[in-house]
Amino acid sequence: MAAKSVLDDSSVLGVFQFAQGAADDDARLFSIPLEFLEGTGRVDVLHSALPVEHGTQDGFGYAFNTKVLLAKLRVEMPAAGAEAQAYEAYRRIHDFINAQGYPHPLRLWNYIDDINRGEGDDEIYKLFCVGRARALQELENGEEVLPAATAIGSHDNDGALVIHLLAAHSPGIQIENPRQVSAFQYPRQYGIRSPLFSRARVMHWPGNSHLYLSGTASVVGHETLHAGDCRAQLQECLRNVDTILKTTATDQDAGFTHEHLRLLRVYLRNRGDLDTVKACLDARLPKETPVEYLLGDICRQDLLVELEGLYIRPA
Ligand code: 3EB
Repeated sequence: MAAKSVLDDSSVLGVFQFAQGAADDDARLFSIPLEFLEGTGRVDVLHSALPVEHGTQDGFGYAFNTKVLLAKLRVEMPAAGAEAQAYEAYRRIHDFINAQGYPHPLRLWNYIDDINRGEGDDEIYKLFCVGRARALQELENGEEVLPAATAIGSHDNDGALVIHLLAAHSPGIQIENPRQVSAFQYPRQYGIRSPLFSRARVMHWPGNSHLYLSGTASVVGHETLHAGDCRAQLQECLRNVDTILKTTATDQDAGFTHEHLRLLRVYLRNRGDLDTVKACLDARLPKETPVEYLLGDICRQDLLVELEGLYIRPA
């Protein structure tokens, strides 16, 4: 499907396509710089029940209705300048969403070229985390109220950092995973500054509720489990997802379950793991669940697979 023809529909807030270096000339076109391996849709369309406006400003492309703002930013991020560029990108994002009146980021996607390049604290992902943390510490509650997020590595994307984000007037509810040390509390061995994201966020909209599930990997406590074994890592990811979903249930809220899953994205470091992962997920998920398999590097070198999801529950 040509992503562009979808943009003729004025109810479209955003169209996500998997393409590197594509002309993102429409503010509502969000190109994800990863190879699409297999799955339900090569294009994801986000529709709005409310009138949509869109524009470009300060280097951002954006679309919004009265409730939510969807925005994109692309900056060059040479390895030597990764920390400074991440700092600058996050500072700009917060300036922008504040100015637009949607100061609370709910969900962020970070596509980081050559994410695992560099050794030790000089690895691009770790430098990115330092820059992000420096920007967020300048904000009130910037290190405590954290969006759901994904950080995935692209290749041959001219050293760029591409960020897509969803922001709103209120922050929603933060979810952490009791099986995992919160990322913002990871110990020193994973970098000078901890990754600042939450495991998920819940947002109650007028007609429905959303759960934005962060990139979820085979991390238990703070450690990677099953290095080298993609199938076992996937099982561990699924246990983490199950636990996060259970954590969304409270006295006031029945919470989210697998039946509410509306989009699952699966990131694979190695294309050779596709058949194994697909077979496991086909056996686990209802047939009609939209699933996309993407080729992308996970932020820790020993992680082979990561899952993220959007869950929607009627009010
Ligand atoms: C992890 O659990 C896996 O740095 O924004 C997942 C989602 C991961 C988001 C981020 C990192 C990020 O630590 C890595």
